[in-house]
Amino acid sequence: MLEGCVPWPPELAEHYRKAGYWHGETFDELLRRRARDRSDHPAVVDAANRITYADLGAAAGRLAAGLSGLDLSPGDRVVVQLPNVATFLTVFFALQRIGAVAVLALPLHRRNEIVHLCRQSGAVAYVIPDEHAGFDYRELAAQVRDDVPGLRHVVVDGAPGPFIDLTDLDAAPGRDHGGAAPSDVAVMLVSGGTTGLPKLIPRTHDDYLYNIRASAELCGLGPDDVYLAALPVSHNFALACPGVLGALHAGATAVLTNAVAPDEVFDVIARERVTVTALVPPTARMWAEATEWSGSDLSSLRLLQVGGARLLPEHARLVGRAFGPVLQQVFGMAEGLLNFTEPDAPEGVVLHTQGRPLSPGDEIRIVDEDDADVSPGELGHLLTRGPYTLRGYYRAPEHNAVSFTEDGYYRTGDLVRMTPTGHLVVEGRVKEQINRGGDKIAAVELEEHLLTHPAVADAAVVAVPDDLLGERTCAFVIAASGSPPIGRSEAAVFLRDRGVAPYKIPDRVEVVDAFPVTRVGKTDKRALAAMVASPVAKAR
Ligand code: J2J
Repeated sequence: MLEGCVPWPPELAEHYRKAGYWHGETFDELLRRRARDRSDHPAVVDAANRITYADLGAAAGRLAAGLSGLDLSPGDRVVVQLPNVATFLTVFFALQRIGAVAVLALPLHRRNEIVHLCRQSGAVAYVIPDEHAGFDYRELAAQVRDDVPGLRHVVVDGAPGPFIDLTDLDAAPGRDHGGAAPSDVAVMLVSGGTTGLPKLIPRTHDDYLYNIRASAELCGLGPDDVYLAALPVSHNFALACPGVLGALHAGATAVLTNAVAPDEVFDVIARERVTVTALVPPTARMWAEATEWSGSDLSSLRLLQVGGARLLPEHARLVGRAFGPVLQQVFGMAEGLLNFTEPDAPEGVVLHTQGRPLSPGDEIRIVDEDDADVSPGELGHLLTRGPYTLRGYYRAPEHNAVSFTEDGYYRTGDLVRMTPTGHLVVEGRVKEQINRGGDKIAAVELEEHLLTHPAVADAAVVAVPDDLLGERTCAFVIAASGSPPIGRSEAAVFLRDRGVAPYKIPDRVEVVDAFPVTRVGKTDKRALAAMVASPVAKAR
């Protein structure tokens, strides 16, 4: 495994192989296999393209050859920041052919996140669109390149500006790229984060392909399915649970869209006869409401996955009334562990739980503050390890020491209880993170940014309940002496100028004289949240 990663202990790795979780295949081998046995079947569809498996395999091979011409080698990290376009998959599989590692940034990441991801991963190249959703990624890339001298190449899908045109990297495949071993890292995902800056999650071919295969099997994905990625494909959920990669694994069709308005997405579902898709709770609710006025034929949809944040039972019911019995709750994490309600689960399970661990190899512990197991059915901290859950973040030994137990369990930071049927109910979390409708914001990261403002003496960021998004972000600040208090719009401009992703900008800024403290003298974030939660609750 790449230096800087924490491997599974050898005896456990051996067990995962023997038990049949790890098949010893790489992503490149998977695509080559599918390009042969599903050659003429549509693999990827986006707003402008319809690509067969044979063509996807050939395009990935040519791009791999072009990228090798840039001196990209096995193990090199490449930050990929592409929206939901077919090129995402061509780039992904080209990197897999070389044996390079795709570091997947979200389309909404900005300078602050991208510089960090490039530095932390030691990236040699960065792949972007020219423009997307009104944002010019070439301007971002120019800033990133100034800050990250190790970044040798910027490759652009579209008008390249001063950078390399992706279409110019179309070369004749010929030389052997070296490739990867199944135990090598294939992908790095970005963690939601609980501390200063997001952490990188290394996923190997073995573990990620198992994640994908097991998810696809549980969802009954077959060659006739059509999977729609309406969430960003750079996020674990729409990528691999089962996601677009699960669709390709099953020999099915992956449809990628950037549309957000329900009527636009509904048109895609009707046109492509989409059978499976994944959403976060606010979007699921919006779609359910939109079915009341939309005339689109959505009858092809047989599985609607909802996850990323807690889905309230009343919203689960709303989804059921709008789409029929197609709902599946998913409680997942880019770090690994996935929980699904089974497609044939009783209604009570689908409405009230966030699902059951995917694999018999998933080890779950629900523990108290002292890491002692709680009684069955009691609420506690969720710890987990297993054949597709990381053993450590990339190049983060200090963080790993607190995020994992000595015997390798990942501390999810989630508070859960288990029902007698083995399903988990997510009741809350202990990690200092705001879950804004599925977008994760680390409180500490935002506080550190705010503290750099000259008018801010101290900052504390908390989640406040929100009817639509579940939670929104509220930043409490104490003004520096002699400075006028900072308002929300000023904070927003300041953070944007620092290159912070737009979804991390606080929804609310409250100026206070002092923070309430707990008995041990720490800022009492619960008391702060209560200060703003009550007027919001009253207003509803
Ligand atoms: C409550 N909280 C949830 C749920 C995730 C599938 C689905 C989601 C993610 C994801 C993912 C939740 N109810 N149903 O990667 O493959 C919160 C938990 C969890 C954190 C992980 C997937 N589903 N969560 O959301 O890495 O707090 O992955 O630990 O972005 O989201 O966030 P992330």
